[in-house]
Amino acid sequence: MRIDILTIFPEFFEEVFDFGIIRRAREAGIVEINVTDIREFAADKHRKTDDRPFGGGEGMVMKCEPIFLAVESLLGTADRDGYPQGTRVVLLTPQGRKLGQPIVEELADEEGRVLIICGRYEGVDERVSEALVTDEISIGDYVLSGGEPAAVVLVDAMTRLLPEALGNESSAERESFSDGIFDFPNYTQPREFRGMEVPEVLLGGNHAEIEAWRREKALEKTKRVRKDLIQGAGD
Ligand code: 6GU
Repeated sequence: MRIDILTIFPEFFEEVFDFGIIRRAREAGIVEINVTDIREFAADKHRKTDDRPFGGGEGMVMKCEPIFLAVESLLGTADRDGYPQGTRVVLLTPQGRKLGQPIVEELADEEGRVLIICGRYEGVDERVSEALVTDEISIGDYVLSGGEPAAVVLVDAMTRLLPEALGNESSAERESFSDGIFDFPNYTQPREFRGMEVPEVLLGGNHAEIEAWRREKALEKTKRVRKDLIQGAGD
C-alpha cells in the first residue's frame, strides 16, 4: 500500500520509519511511505500555513489552501468524491473517531492508498474536513500538540497488518486485540533472575497445559486492567 503523510514538520519523520517491521516492509515494497511538506504548497512569499481564526480567539488555524494544493498534487483532485478507488484521506485531530484495531483494519489495505493530514492542535480550517477528508481520527482522549506522533502510531499499526509484513505470520493473529483481550505474559532466559522464577508450567512442555495457563493469565490481567474489553471476548 502507499501512505502519504502531509505535515508542516517533515523532519519529524526522518528516521522514525527506519526500524524493525516498518523498515523491513518498506524495503520489501509492501508499503511505500511518502512525506509531503505542506509548506511547499503555501502560495505567499512567507510560505504561511496558518493564520488567525475568523471570529477571534486564541491560537492559529491551519490554512486550507496549501492543504488543498498538496492533496490535489498527490491525488489529482481536491474533491473526496473524485478520489481514485481505494483512497482514504485521514485528518488526525482530537475531534475524530477514536482509533482502535477495527479502524486500523479498515485502513490497512495492500491495494489501497491512505493520505494522512497532520493537524496542529489549535485546529485546521473546516473546509479541509468538508471537501477533502474521508476519515477524522483521534488516537485517544488526551492532548497532543499535533497529529505527527499520531501519524507514526497509525502507520505502524496499519503496516504490521499488511500481508507479509510480519516475518512470523501467526503473530499478528495471536497478539493483543486481534481477539479482544491482552496478550499472555512471556518469559525467556534465564530461568531465575534475582530470585524471580519463570512459572513452572512453561518449563514442562505440556502444550495443552501451557495454552490453558496463557489463556487464564491473559484473561485475568484483562479483567483487572481493562474490564471493558471482556464483554463478549471469546470463551
Ligand atoms: Cl490525532 N491530534 C492531536 N492534536 N491530539 C490528539 C490526537 C490527534 N489524538 C489524541 N490527541
